[in-house]
Amino acid sequence: MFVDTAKVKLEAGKGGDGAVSFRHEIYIPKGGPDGGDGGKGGSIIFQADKDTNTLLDFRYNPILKAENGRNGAGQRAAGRSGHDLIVKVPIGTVVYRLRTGDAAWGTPTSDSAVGEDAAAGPVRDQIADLVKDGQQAVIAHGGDGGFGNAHFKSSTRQTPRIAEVGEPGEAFEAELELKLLADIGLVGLPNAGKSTFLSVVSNATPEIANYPFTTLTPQLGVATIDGQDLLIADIPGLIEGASEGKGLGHAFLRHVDRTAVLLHLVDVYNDDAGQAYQTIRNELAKYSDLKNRPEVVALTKCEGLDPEIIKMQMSAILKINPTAKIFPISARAHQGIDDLLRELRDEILSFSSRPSSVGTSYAGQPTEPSPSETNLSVSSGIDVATSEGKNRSSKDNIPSIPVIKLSDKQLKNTWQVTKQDDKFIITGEKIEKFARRTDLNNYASLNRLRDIMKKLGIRAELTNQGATPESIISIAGKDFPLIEQ
Ligand SMILES: Nc1nc2c(ncn2[C@@H]2O[C@H](COP(=O)(O)OP(=O)(O)OP(=O)(O)O)[C@@H](O)[C@H]2O)c(=O)[nH]1
Ligand SMILES: [Mg+2]
Repeated sequence: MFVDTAKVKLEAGKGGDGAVSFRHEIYIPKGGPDGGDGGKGGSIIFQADKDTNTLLDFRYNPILKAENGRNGAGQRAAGRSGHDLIVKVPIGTVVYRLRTGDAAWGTPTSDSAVGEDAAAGPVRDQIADLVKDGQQAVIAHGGDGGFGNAHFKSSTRQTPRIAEVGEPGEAFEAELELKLLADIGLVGLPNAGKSTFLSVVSNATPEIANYPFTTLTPQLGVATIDGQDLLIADIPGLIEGASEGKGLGHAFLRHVDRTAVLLHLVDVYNDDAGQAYQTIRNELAKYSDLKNRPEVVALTKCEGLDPEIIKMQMSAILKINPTAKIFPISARAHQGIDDLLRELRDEILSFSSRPSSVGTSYAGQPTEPSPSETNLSVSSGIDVATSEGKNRSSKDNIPSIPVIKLSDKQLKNTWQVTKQDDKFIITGEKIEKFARRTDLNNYASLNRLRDIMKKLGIRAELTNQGATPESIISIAGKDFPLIEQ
């Protein structure tokens, strides 16, 4: 079964806790601290795999967990790191992190939910697009292990009883979407001859039959013309109202969303080829910006047909779109196929150097690695990026306003205090990381966190905002009083 969308819950491994331990050796009466560090939690890594072609597995197995790191032990023994979980996904899988604002699941991202639209459901942030066989992306990071007490020895602190707890691994819900990567997308009414065309020009063996909706799942095939490979995606036929869910709906259009050019097949035996053409154009217009995608039209099943009929059908299409490029073909009799493939190849190449193509969703992935080295979308993708660069440089004459940016390190140190009911919520990369690693049940650890708050200036701000010693402070979901009661 072909499944091209899935929702999964991800839970990367927790880091192991650091140990509190002291050396006990026979001739060393007062051994120093020797608690080892906890191991790192395993991460969840997705890997594009050419032999995987559906997201079906995720429907059966919607929770992915990586192994936790082990705790540290005495004699400076570090805990073993948790194994990463490598998950194979089809090439063309796009991963979105869902931001539901639901604190019950996962750690919400610390940045504010820009553009959140309650009516439209959770906001999706694209976090990976796996377009090349073997390409990997860390989707959920494992937590760091906590330091053992051996780390906390100093001249003033000879017997530290502090160890950090391991950080939790990232946990969140993700949506996966398979968007096939191809140079050419086949569109047309059911029975137009799309799969037959694919079977004739490529090595693919799609199902073909004389009834509508033969093709139920997208298919890929590679055609070769003059030594160049063209990757073609065949999708189920569209009908009027597909965008409202009629027929098989227009959900499959996502598989031609990343193609450089559409091949629109129109059956010459239609009563009115113009109307058939218009129906599909209307449906394409309702799906993102596919109506602006370069298009070539093939009038199919033309073998042995009266040239007058072919001409009549071509002019019916030209009436709808006077600039349409129409090729009469017959897949069955192998007529007009090579000329059509050459035109498609030229379209792909010119698409790649067309500045106006920047900003289409296809061009939205310009710097991603290509699906295959020989595939023409290689040049499409990379050249699009270049043309965008050219556009930018033409604007270089405009005097630019200097923007002062914080360094990465400064950004990590920044924090914010917000009052929510009776609690003071503190956010900030560095302070949250420390808090996650603090064992609230360990008095010495908690006081270390309070020290760090003081050093970063948070304590002063809390007092400014009216915090009292009993006030509850909340950092990274951990609550404790400002001063030990
Ligand atoms: N005479 C003739 N028949 C053709 C030609 N190409 C396709 N057909 C026939 O048209 C019918 C439909 O072909 P398919 O390739 O399955 O059509 P499709 O567009 O993939 O249809 P769906 O998958 O249902 O959307 C089949 O009976 C094919 O044999 C052709 O060049 N000449
Ligand atoms: Mg078909």
